[in-house]
Order: sequence, then structure tokens, then C-alpha cells
Amino acid sequence: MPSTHNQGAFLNLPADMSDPRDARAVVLPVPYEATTSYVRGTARGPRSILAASAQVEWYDEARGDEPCRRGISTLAPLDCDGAPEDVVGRIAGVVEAHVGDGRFVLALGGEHTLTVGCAAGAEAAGPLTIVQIDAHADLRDEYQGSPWSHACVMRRLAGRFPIVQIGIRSMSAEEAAFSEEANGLLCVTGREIAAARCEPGGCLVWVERAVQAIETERVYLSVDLDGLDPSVVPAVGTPEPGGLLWNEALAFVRTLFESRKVVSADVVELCPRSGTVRSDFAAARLAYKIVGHALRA
Ligand SMILES: [Mn+2]
Repeated sequence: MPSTHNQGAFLNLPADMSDPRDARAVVLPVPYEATTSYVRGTARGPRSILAASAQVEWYDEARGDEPCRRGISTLAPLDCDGAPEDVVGRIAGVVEAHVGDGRFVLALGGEHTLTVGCAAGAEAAGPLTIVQIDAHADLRDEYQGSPWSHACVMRRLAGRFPIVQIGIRSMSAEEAAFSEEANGLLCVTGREIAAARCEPGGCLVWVERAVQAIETERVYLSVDLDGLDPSVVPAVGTPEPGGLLWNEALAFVRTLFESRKVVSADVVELCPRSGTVRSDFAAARLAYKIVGHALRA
């Protein structure tokens, strides 16, 4: 366990392992919250994930290495004041600069709207597919009067990017109709994931189907933590039963990194609860798994 105290840095990495000049990956805290529709508090998500990450082992027991030694820099939290378009534009600028320099960017949310900015920034270096782990389709054209709601994030990206959705189990009739007609949209439902547990091959059934549907080499991965089952990550704004189990999510993420070039990612919608850290810790663990894969690529 790291002993150097460097409060705020991802994994509590000491300065020589988090120097922005050498780091091959950067963590971008985005404490953005404007349109949360149920339980509020996701603005505190980045800080809680960073705090929990100080307790995450550097050693990856599944791979037998310490990928963080290749350098992970933690950026200052993004200024999230202003209109959603302005915040999204600011995010795009930061992501574009780092991805353009060949660094992997992991954004920590904050609400899902930030993905619009991250994907735009990552796209500047070449075409990509959005892979979304989520309970919700997020395909509403607007929600509670805003086209920038977290419930609309994939609708803002649909048409512009191919999208592969994983774990979906909640949508409106409008979203179902849009999903049915949209080109370049694949949805792996929560029901399909659950049914595969009883099949020979288990999660390989849907993992392979999802990865094979990705037609671009470059990928942006967006993880809404409510895509995981609430037994794994209960502290989200809109918990939906019937989600991905921990090892299913890890198997999918690993297969994705091994078969495509994932250039940037986000982990969003953590809604920290006082008195319990299990969700914060799971989010931090998942964040390090993602960055670790990127650093090995
Ligand atoms: Mn969601």
C-alpha cells in the first residue's frame, strides 16, 4: 500500500509517478451536476473516487503487474460553472489536448452529460465508437426541459457516433422507438446479460456480440455506474435492479481493451452516501482497472 501522502492524486501516487510531463494517462475530475433528476450529490463523485483510490492496491492481482508505475497524472478539477454547452466545450478542449498528445484520459463524474464533451474531444484525433455501460438508454431528446440532461446524453451523440449500449434495462416508449429506428445503435439489455449466466460460455455470449459490433478501431468507453448491479454499486442517483455483476463488467472491459484501441473513458454518476464507502471503492477499483488496461496497451 502506498505510504506517501499526496492527497488528491489518483491512487495517492507520489509526485514522480504522477508528473504530467511523463504520464501516459491522466485523470480528469469533473464535478458537474446540473440536471440530476432523483438523488442529488454526484458533484461529490470525483472527490470520493479519488479519496477511495488511495486505498486501492497498485498491484493488479489478475495481471500480476503495477500499471500505475507507467505514470498517471491527476489534473485539477474542471471548472464546472456556466451553461451546459460551455462546460461541455471546456471538457472537450482538455480531452482533445491530451488525447492528441497520445495520453489516455479518464474523466471522473459528475453527471453523465460530461460524456458529450469527452467524446467530442476524443473524436478530434479520429473516428470512434461510443461504448456505454448503463442501466438507462439516455436517448431522450429532452428531459425536464433540458436537452443537456443526463437522460439525453446518448441522444446528443447518436447519429454522430456509432453506439454500443451494455446493461440497458430502463427506457421510455419514446426511447424504445428511437432505439428501434436508429442506425448504428446496438443495445445489449440487462435481461440478455442475466440470461447468459445460465448458458454455456456465460458472459462470453454477449461480450463477443458487443465487441464484434464495433466497427471502428478507436473506442470511447463511458461507464455510468448504475449499469452495474446496485448490489455492487448502490450509491448512484437512479439505482436500477438487474445490472452487470462485478466480474462481468471487468471481463467486458478487458475484452474491449484487448480488441480495440480505447482512447479515453469516463466513470460517472457516483452519488456518494455518508457512512458507506463500498460504492466509492468499487468505482475507484473500476477506474484503476480501466486506466491499467490503457497503460498496458
Ligand atoms: Mn444511467
